[in-house]
Amino acid sequence: MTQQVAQKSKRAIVAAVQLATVNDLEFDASLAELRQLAKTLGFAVVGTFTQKRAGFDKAAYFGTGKREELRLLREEHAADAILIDHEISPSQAFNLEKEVGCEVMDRTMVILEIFHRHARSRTARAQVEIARLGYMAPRLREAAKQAGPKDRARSGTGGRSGGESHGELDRRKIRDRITELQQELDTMDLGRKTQRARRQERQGLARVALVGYTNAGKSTLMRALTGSEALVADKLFATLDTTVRALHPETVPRVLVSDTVGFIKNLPHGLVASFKSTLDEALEASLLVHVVDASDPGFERQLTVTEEVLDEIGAKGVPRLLVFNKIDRAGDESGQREREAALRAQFPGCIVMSARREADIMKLHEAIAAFFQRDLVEAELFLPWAAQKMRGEVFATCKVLEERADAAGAFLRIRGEPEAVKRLYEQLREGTDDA
Ligand SMILES: Nc1nc2c(ncn2[C@@H]2O[C@H](COP(=O)(O)OP(=O)(O)OP(=O)(O)O)[C@@H](O)[C@H]2O)c(=O)[nH]1
Ligand SMILES: [Mg+2]
Repeated sequence: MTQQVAQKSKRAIVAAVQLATVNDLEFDASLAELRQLAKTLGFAVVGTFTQKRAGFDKAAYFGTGKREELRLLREEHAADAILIDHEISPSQAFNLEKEVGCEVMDRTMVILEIFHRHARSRTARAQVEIARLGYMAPRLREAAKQAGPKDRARSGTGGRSGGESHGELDRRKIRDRITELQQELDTMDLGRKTQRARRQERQGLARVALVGYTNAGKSTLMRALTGSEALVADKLFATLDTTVRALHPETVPRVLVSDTVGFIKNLPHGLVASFKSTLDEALEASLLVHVVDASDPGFERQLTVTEEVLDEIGAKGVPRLLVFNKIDRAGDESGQREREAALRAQFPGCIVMSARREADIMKLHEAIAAFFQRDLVEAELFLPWAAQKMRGEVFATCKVLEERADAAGAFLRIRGEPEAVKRLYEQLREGTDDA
């Protein structure tokens, strides 16, 4: 799908320093991702600017000559913003803005901005705002320091503060606002008690969470697996809140699927913390379906990033099913076959698929169902005619493999979770005791 660019969309140049430790493939993939992030924010990307450097100094991200080159490039393209593919320090950003004469946003700022625009629920909005304010505070400090006593105003990255005292005022406002938001979140947390009760209802239920890098196809698979209307978009971070739906067609046991927020390289730290609650859903799952975009040349990096963040939020021990999606986009037919074979060899037990193919969706559906059925037990149940009212429950909680009837009642051969089968036996015993 082509991204719609509004008529007076802002023009941006993406720019980065390539350190000696970063190879070309990685570097290019990261820049391509920044371009995608820029588009998601509505920028038209008009240029790319790079420099190989051993490192950056405290004050300047690019070397001296390069900064002048960048200034000229910006003029040539009439760019409104320079987007830097690193998190840079407030003073680096400030100095660069002064030299190139336009707004400078770093990767963190770009991601925070996208999260800010896409957050829907009150919780998500409050959490994103806390992260943004945390990011802004040192930058305002820098702006105030740079402006000095002369009270020079600064344009650009959120810094509108004037002199020292003004800056202090802003900083106090930020602290107060963060406290306020935190209190708001705490109150909402009380509201979550009801949610928790609902969760308890779900406890013991089979839960699977779709996790993975942004744009890998999680929401598409969510829709296909559950017949729901999850938001699917060729944008980064289309999904910011967790949704939960039952696997469809329904299975025994019933499996609940949740869609989650996407991961990204250098996820701003404030966001890792604040989105932990969103990802908590993922931690409650007994199975994580890790979706990877197989058509992306940098998929291994995406895979590593996701695994790292999952470890970071404490999901290390949760079983994984690795799913390589979008195989239909991995070249021509023979290219796709080659990629598939290579993936299978490298990641035994993985699923290689396309969300566009019905048969592949069924394959994934089966694999998920099979995971939850591996602990199921088979049992024989005799339901006397007097206990027929239990039939509904038997069918709801177990899979009935066979049914025979005689004069006294019905024999059912069933398969279900040990707990469910035990419960049925108990009810049956109680029923007979009553009689
Ligand atoms: N060709 C192809 N495109 C796919 C496939 N799966 C998903 N897509 C497309 O990829 C884009 C992203 O899909 P989403 O399902 O929104 O991705 P996501 O992982 O939920 O992304 P975030 O919510 O941003 O983390 C959409 O344009 C989908 O139509 C696939 O198997 N093949
Ligand atoms: Mg999504």
